[in-house]
Amino acid sequence: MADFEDIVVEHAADHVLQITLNRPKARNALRTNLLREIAETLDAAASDDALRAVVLTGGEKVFAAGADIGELAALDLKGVVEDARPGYWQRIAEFPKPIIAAVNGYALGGGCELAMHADIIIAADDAQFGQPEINLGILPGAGGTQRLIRAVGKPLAMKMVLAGEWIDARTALTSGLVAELTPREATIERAQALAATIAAKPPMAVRQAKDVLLKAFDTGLGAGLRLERQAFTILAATEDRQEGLSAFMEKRKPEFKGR
Ligand code: DAK
Repeated sequence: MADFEDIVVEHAADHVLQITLNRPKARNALRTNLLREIAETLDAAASDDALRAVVLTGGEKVFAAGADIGELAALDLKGVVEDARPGYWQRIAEFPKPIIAAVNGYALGGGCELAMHADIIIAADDAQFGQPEINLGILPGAGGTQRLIRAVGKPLAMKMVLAGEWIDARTALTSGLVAELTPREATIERAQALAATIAAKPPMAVRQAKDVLLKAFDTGLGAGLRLERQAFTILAATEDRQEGLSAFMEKRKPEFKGR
């Protein structure tokens, strides 16, 4: 596995890759190099058939305190326009396999936005989420205005983005930002177990399902239903569909091969 400066990459379970943000002294602030390392790791994972799900975590203390404020401060208008980071964010957003985020501690600004790039967020029961960019004279820049409002709805998203107020883990759960809460010491383990569960499912069906579910944010109901139908038809040609149906009828465990 390649060596990285700002992340640790390891295998967490069968077919599961784990990416751990590793700038603890800067509260895992997302400097450009860190984003580049995540994007490159995901690009490689996307084309590796042996990898079927990713756990993304900041470790046991903090998920991420947002963009690196020192880097932001050094950018003038030209720097903002030519910034490489939107390209890295885009690559993270386009990763086609499931990402499970394990959030301990703070997920603020770009940290909250990174968690929202995951498909499922598991959070510690004392985690905190926020979009405090307004305090810096900016606004969320990695999709936060769009993904947060879709996740938690208008009133809470407005409060978080306009007032910069953080929400606690319970609010994140009840508002729909987070799928599940665990005690802090169990968060990563639970995300790994969930990733392993998903990694044991037929990968083509998982991929189609993720793709179509996310399209719900971009399309109306009619177009979305057509995409679902299309995905359903594509899967009809897979060996894994045959295997899944046969295994059920034969009362045995299916063996999915990703074909
Ligand atoms: N950037 C750089 N350094 C940070 C940092 C950050 N976001 N957050 C913390 N640090 C550094 C601190 O400066 C400190 O460094 P030293 O003084 O030790 O050298 C060290 O981490 C420890 O910080 P604290 O002493 O403050 O630690 P505490 O545990 O007391 O507090 C905290 C932790 C996370 C509550 C606090 O550090 C904090 O409030 N941090 C800032 C949170 C924040 O405002 N986040 C939003 C950043 S703006 C874009 C995409 C995305 C974005 C923008 C554009 N494009 C693609 C265009 C996103 C913007 C943001 O996220």
